[in-house]
Amino acid sequence: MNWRRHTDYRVYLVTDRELCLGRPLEDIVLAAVRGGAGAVQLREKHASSREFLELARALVSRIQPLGIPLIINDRADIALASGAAGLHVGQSDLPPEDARRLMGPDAIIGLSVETMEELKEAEAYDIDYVGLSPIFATPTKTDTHTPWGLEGLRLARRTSPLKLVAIGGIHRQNAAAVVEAGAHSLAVVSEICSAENPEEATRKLLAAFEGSGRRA
Ligand code: TZP
Ligand code: MG
Repeated sequence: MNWRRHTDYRVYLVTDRELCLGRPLEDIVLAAVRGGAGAVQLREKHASSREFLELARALVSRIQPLGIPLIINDRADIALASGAAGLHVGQSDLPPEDARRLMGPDAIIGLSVETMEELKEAEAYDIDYVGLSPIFATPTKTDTHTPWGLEGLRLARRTSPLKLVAIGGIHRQNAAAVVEAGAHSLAVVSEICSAENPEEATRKLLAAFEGSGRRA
């Protein structure tokens, strides 16, 4: 599977077990995949390395055979040991060049960018997408920079050749506006993880791409 070429980023689930309302993470991930999520990022801020690896392995075995890549947040060691398709790094994590060197030429590498300078710098790297973080302020992650807003997203789309993954405060109500403003991808945590029906929530997000003048 050539993940770098074939991944559908339109709806990109980023996980948070604490927001799954007591339900097993695996159930939420599989529901999202049934609903049309094309990429999943495992983001674990409190797990031990061993627990993180076990979770990653379990998800790799469930979703990658279905053609959906698992992308590990921050930890190249967990990504490599689990056989995950990719790694997502932030500005204070492993530099993208090192992430690429460790993960190899075929892995998906994503990078979070919070400013126009970081977005410009990202053009120099061999990465698959940038995560514009955050689009809107969100209770899910509060240690964030000034939100890009729809205006910032429009500017990013006009000036950058990179694939733009929008993250932060995206819900079914604003999803179409985020796509119209130029996002290639809607990345969400709570809209899917905390949804009463995660499969339906995913479908609703995917619908934001229908009828949009933009194509992801
Ligand atoms: N990075 C920037 S905002 C964010 C992350 C991981 C959290 C997004 O969560 P939600 O619930 O989709 O607003
Ligand atoms: Mg990070």
